[in-house]
Amino acid sequence: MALERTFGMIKPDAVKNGHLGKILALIEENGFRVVALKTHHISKPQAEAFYEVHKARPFFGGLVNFMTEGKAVLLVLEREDAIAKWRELMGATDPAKAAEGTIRKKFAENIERNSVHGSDSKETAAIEVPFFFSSSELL
Ligand code: 3AN
Repeated sequence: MALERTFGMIKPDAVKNGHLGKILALIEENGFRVVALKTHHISKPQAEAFYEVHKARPFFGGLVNFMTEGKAVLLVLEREDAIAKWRELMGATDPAKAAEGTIRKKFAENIERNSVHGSDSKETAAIEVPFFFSSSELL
C-alpha cells in the first residue's frame, strides 16, 4: 500500500490539559511520520468554515466556541493507510464508546471536547490539509 497523508488536529481541550506530548508520542509509536506541525488559535470564521458540514446540527455553536477557546496543534501525518489508521488511533467520536488504547478513550472529556480530529476520507484530507497548510510547509 502506498504512503498516504492525512490532516490531524490536537484540539484545545487536549492542549490545555497537558496531553500534547503523550499524544505526539502515540502518533510516533504508531508509525506516523509528522510531515508538518504547528500551534494555531483557530478563528471563529475558520472554525465555521472547517465544520461547515455540521452547520445545521444543534451542537454547531458549542463546537465553534470550543474549537476557538485556545490553541490547537495542527498536523499532517504520513504512513501507509494514514487516513484509516489515524481514525483508528483516535477512537470513536464519543469517548464513552471509544476502544481501549485509543486517544479519545485516554484523554477526551466528552463527545464535543474529544481531543483530536482526523480527516474521514481521501476527499476530506485533500480539503483539510490545504485549509491550514501551504504547499511550502509540506515538503
Ligand atoms: P469525528 O470528529 O469523529 O469525525 P464528526 O465529524 O461527526 O466526528 O463530528 C465533528 C466534531 O463535532 C466532533 N469531533 C465533536 O467535537 C463534535 N460533535 C460531534 N457529535 C457531537 C454531539 N453529538 N454533541 C456535541 N459535539 C459533537
